[in-house]
Amino acid sequence: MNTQDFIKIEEQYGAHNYRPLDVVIERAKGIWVWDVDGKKYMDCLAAYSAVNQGHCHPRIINALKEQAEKVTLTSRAFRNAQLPLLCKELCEITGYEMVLPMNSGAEAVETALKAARKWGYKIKGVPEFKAEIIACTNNFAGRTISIISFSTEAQYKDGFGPFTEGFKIVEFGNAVALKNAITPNTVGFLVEPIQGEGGVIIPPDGYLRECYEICRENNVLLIADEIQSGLGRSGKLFAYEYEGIKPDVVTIGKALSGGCYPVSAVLSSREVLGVFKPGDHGSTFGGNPLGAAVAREALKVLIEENLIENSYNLGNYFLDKLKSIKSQHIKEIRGKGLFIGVELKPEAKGARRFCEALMERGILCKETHENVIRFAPPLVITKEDIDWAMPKINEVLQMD
Ligand code: IF1
Repeated sequence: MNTQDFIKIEEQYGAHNYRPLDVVIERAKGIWVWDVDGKKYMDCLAAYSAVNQGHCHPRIINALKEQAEKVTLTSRAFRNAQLPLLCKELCEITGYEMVLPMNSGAEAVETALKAARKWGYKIKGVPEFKAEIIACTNNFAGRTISIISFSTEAQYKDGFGPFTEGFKIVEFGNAVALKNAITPNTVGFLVEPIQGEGGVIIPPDGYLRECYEICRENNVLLIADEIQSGLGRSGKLFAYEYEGIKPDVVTIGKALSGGCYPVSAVLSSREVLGVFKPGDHGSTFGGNPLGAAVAREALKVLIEENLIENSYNLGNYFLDKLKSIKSQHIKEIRGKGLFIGVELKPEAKGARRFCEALMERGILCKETHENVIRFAPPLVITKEDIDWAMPKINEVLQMD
């Protein structure tokens, strides 16, 4: 079967909740993927930063295979030999005291929201059912009904009401707006240090630090959603590090498993995660030994192969090369590490057609928020790889 055959089958039997590029990927390695017709592409999306370590990293695949031969799932009704080690290693790497393991990023965010509310009631003393959580314009934190309840993207909410109460929205990048929105019932402020889906939006220098101070002064938990910006994507282990702060709660996912298995987690203090008592919260697969073994190896690869440093250095290299392109279409080029967005002017008539043209030239990107082309390749990319891509990117940006 060829590309069109696969597309036809998927169109008939699969729900149409995405509009993917018409490339049917059959295998992948490092930054490269091959479609069913044998055509090779550079992956500049890395599965939305879930494949920071590169596709099918041999060490992570081996960890998956070895553990799969031992035990894959015990449920949390019993203990297993991988989870304690993942929790310990995550705390040692990140400097947090405790971990609550989940599977998807949305589940980690939901867990963080539940922790903030329960901390508000049990520790801060907020009256029951009065907890307020503040989120930002253009946030993206997942697709569950509570999470889309605070989305500012109409499409993500359309047809899915009624919505969960207890959320307020403030302008991303505006610390005064946060200060003015806080009440004695505010228990948490959820923020992505860099907004991915929002279009690789980097807040003004000092914004996160101001928010950190405001949260401290008002006994509000600063919750950093690093599910996309974290684990090396921004050129640091966590994007919040650029501001010299340490959030009260951090959510991670995606690259926590190197794209080999759904693994997410909430990192925080004993005070915050200590509010969960046995039976309060959980999930069938959360903390399973297969995901834990994979995540342990994915973290080791990230650190031992210096991928965070590579993201910083190659991100600067890529950004400089992109900024040297002269194109009538470019409004702004921004990024931190290998988390880069090329924003096009409205007259360019949307980023999708540029992504399609890049695909024709062997580069896979994803448009975000209509006018932004996101360049977020696996962190194993080299200067030679970027040099290979640049003439093609330049050519596409010369289109009428
Ligand atoms: C889709 C977006 C990216 C995330 C942040 C939590 C989650 C995500 C910062 C939830 C997930 C994914 C979801 C996927 C596409 C992709 C995405 F375009 F939707 F917004 F990356 F930008 N926090 N982002 O980015 O994690 O439950 O998906 O594991 O839903 O279309 P998840």
